[in-house]
Amino acid sequence: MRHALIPLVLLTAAACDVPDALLEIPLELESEPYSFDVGQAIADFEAQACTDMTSDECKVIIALDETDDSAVSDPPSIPAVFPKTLDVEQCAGGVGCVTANIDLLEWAKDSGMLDDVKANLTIVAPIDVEEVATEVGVDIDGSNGVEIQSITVAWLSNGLNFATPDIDFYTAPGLLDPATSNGQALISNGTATQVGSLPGIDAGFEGANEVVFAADGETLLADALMGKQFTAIVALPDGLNIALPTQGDNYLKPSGIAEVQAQSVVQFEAGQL
Ligand SMILES: [Ca+2]
Repeated sequence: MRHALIPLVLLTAAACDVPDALLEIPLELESEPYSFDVGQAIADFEAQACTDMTSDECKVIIALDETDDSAVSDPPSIPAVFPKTLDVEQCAGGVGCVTANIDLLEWAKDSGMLDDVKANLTIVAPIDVEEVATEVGVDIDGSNGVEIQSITVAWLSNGLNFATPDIDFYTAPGLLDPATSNGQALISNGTATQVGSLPGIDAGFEGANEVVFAADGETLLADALMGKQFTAIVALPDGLNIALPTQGDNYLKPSGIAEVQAQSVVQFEAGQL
């Protein structure tokens, strides 16, 4: 069998002038680095719960604080290692107190402690494609399209003592201010669109966590890139949270600081500015 190479000629509709040749121009995009401080998020939760030392939440924290050394810190603080269940006195409506055996995983969910960890793990990361394109001289407005070569969240450092479940990856139009934007609200009110998810990682994982695209995710991200300015939002899925890490028969208090950065390598088919 004989093979013939057939040159493919793309004809443009423009007749008034000869368009410059389009080049494949790679761009390396990255967000600012963002830090999580889960220990601080839980310290804030403990301080908030114990603004009223007699609240049910603070009573559990105090009872937990006694489990390591029979002493209660000021303010009360959950020890680094604590049992899975605990007897705690609970008083309902002033009609007397009973001692109840508390399942501490359920308590961590119901008290809002894990929700505070989840909020801490949400990032809002504006990415200015136009700024990078201008530096490199890429004419996005005259571009034929963009090919996404990689999109990752890089864990630059990771001192977290827990694994994460899969984390959702969204984009929202424009450059949103991380300091004033609530990522979870942008997701629930539909401003952000899911393009994929990051596979769950083990405690201490460092390196590139590659986005796995949803069905139309690659197209949606390409649209966001062609829009020249967008914001990546990374958050645990609705209704899903981290699991408390364990050590033997005990739980570990979630803790640690991590630093992440959204990174992407893309290739525009475009002319030079
Ligand atoms: Ca203690």
